[in-house]
Amino acid sequence: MRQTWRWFGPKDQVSVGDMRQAGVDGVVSALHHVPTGDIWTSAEIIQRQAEIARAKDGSVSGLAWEVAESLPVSEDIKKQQGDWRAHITNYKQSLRNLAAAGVKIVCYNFMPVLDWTRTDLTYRLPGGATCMRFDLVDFVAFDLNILKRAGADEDYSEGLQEKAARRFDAMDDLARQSLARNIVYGLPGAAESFSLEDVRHHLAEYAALSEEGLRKNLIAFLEQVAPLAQGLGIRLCCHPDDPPFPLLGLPRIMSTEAHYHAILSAVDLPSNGVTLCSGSLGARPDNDLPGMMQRLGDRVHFLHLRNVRRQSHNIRGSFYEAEHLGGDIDMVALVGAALDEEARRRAAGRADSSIPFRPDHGQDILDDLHRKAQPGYPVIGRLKGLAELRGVMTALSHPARMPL
Ligand code: DNO
Repeated sequence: MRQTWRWFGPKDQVSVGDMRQAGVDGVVSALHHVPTGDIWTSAEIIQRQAEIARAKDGSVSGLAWEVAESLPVSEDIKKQQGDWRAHITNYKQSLRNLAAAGVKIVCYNFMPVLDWTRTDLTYRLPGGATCMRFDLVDFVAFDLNILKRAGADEDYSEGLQEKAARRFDAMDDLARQSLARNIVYGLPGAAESFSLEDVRHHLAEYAALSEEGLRKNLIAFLEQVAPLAQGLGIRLCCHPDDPPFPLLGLPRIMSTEAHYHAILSAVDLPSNGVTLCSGSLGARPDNDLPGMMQRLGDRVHFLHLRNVRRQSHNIRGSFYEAEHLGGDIDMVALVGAALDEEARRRAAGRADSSIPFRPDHGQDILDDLHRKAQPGYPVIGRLKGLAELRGVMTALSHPARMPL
């Protein structure tokens, strides 16, 4: 398994030298400054490659940009409105430019309006670490009382609405503002950051789009880009919805194994693949991550390894981001399934037999607590996660290992 690290570019608190010290094999990055829908030009791509290739002291880093995460898909493409055709043309050009530069794994998502969503970015755990959390009651309080979305009450049971009303009443103004900020102002990697007005506007635009309609639009997008990617040797990989259930009445179509099967079979090319994000998918109790790795493994081009502790038995419920080997996902079994997939690929002579993964997110620990990195991306917490995952990989691939 290829060890990679997400790097937000020169503005990242983590330097290229730090990544080298972390001992990773490669880098995951994106041109976050390019507006969604525009072309990633060759010049910009080459510049990012150059930034990764050398440490601050000018020495060769030995690292390369291996995964683009994300090449964002515009809201127009998701809705098939406005400039969507031009955006697809631009997307294709970006793929050609990435391929020409040798960046051959491209992650994207198809979540309408909001990328990943949390209600609390600094949830304190008993030991003193902090992590990110999604609290359903807080989220409902936001939806009903802050966003005041029309028809929101139809989405929640009376019991949940009452809890949310009590929660909202107990919050002071500061708490209400920070809840809204956490939800809508955009987390790292999200293409846009929104005001409440923007969110209302976007929601209205999606009002007529059903789950089926959104799926049709994803398939139409893939019918355009996946054959091109196939020819270019690019592996596209769709990141799941995070959290993996509908929010704010918006359709979500990449939340379960069945969702993935539908999309993979609709455009049945190896270039149409999966980013298996264990933390996103694992927030639902009915997603069996090691099983999904076995069954979708053939098309898994990128892995995000992260764990969650679910705080409810419902499909739609609260959770927090646990330590990489803690939480409700059987990480050892998942890594085992990924190693088995790699062995199958090696036996079949596939060139992509080493699957890139990154330690996804991390809890804030030690000095992280003062460094105020991008939410979810503290350096020490991620290093700890990487070290633990490395231990699992090393142990499971050791020749002396007894069969599990
Ligand atoms: C969060 C990330 C997401 C992810 C995009 C991929 O940490 O996993 O922002 O990068 O959804 O398109």
